[in-house]
Amino acid sequence: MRFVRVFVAAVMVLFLSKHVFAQSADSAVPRAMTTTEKAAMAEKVKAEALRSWEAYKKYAWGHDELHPLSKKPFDWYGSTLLMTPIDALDTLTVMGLKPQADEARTLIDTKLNLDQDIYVKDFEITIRLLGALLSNYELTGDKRLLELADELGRRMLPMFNSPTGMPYEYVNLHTGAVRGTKSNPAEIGSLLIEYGMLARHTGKQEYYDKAKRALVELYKRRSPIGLVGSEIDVETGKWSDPTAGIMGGIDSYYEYLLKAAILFGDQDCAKMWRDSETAIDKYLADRRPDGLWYGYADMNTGARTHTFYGSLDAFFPAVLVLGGDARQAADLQDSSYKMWNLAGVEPEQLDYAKMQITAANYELRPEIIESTYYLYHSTHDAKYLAMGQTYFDALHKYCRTDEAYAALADVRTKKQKDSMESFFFAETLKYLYLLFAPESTLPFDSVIFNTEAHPMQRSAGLK
Ligand code: DMJ
Repeated sequence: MRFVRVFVAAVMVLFLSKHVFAQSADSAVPRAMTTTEKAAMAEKVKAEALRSWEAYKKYAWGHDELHPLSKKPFDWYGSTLLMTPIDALDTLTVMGLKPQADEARTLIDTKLNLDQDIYVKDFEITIRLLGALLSNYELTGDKRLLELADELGRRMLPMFNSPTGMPYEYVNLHTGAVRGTKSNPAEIGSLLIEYGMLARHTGKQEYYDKAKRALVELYKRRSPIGLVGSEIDVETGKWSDPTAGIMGGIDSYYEYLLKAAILFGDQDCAKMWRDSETAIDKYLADRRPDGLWYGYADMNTGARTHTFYGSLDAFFPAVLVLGGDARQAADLQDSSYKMWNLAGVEPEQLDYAKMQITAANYELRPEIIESTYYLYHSTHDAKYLAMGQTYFDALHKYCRTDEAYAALADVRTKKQKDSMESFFFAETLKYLYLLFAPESTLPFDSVIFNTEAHPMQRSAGLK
């Protein structure tokens, strides 16, 4: 009898410990954070931003980026376009780091040289530099920032001079020469927020029209089942890679259809988004016993080609929230969170059917945090704050260096690599901060963030 009692007790202990363990490992603990705890978290994020900014200043001031392990400056094109100061400026402002924001703005106002004989990638320069110049103009009223944005826009415009109107991948800022006929939906279709805002602030409609035409020309080339592929020739308009998905290279094309519809009240964009959303849901969403994922498919047949999902795909819950589908967003976010917890930091790519990491690097990417911020805003569910705490703790534990932060070469070994991209300041730290900061810091419904997290004021604009 005694043996039976001991046996039953042992089974119960085992059951309970397994149950408790499963809860804490599989899901964020949904304990409400107090206002004081939230404020303390926001302060912690701000302190880390300040520390990394000081490291940038110490070792790379005036250059595009800091390489955080070698402590050397790095310029993307051999000469500087002030990538980090420009991308970081609105984050410094939002965090209330005024002296740092002022010195960054003075540097930009006086030192940014756009008249350089270099071929730049339209997409990156548009989302990081043009987006940031416009957003900071709105935040500060500094007219020099708008002048620079207009100059940059003018130098970039030749990129649209292809037979289809879809932009070449690179444009020379000095000569206006273009190169790179093979491009992808993200690079072609993620320009309208920035050029639309530039049109709004300068009154030059041409900016809006060219970026919109590129988006429409791309959409027109969708397959009969409504999907786009991964690579297209901007001169012939022919697809050279029919792989569809929401992954990097396609991602922000979808994001901009929805956001341009909201920001500019553009009904064409609204329709293109609705059509695309239907196709995405039908062919890319993958509802499995372990949860909701989004994989790759052939754009023509809709047949599943890969069960890949990764750190870039984790932007999609944010888009779903903005599109009004918070339920689906929450399900996908749970999967992203599983991906994060597999190795304690998310990998660049995962085969979700096997739960195997297929690309093990982590580039300090923001998307999973961005989606957490959107979901917290729309639900106020404490589990999203707990998720944010998990990301912060992991970043602090594995990516923090003696003076800044570094990407990881391998999330399994946590080996660091010598990279701290400017989006770490523009997006990762900003979204993490906004998740914990009071809503009044940057009222969510008053802005649309571009894909580099630069907030654009919502108000009646051009159509
Ligand atoms: C950023 O430059 C942007 O968020 C872009 O849309 C995707 N890649 C990086 C961040 O991961």
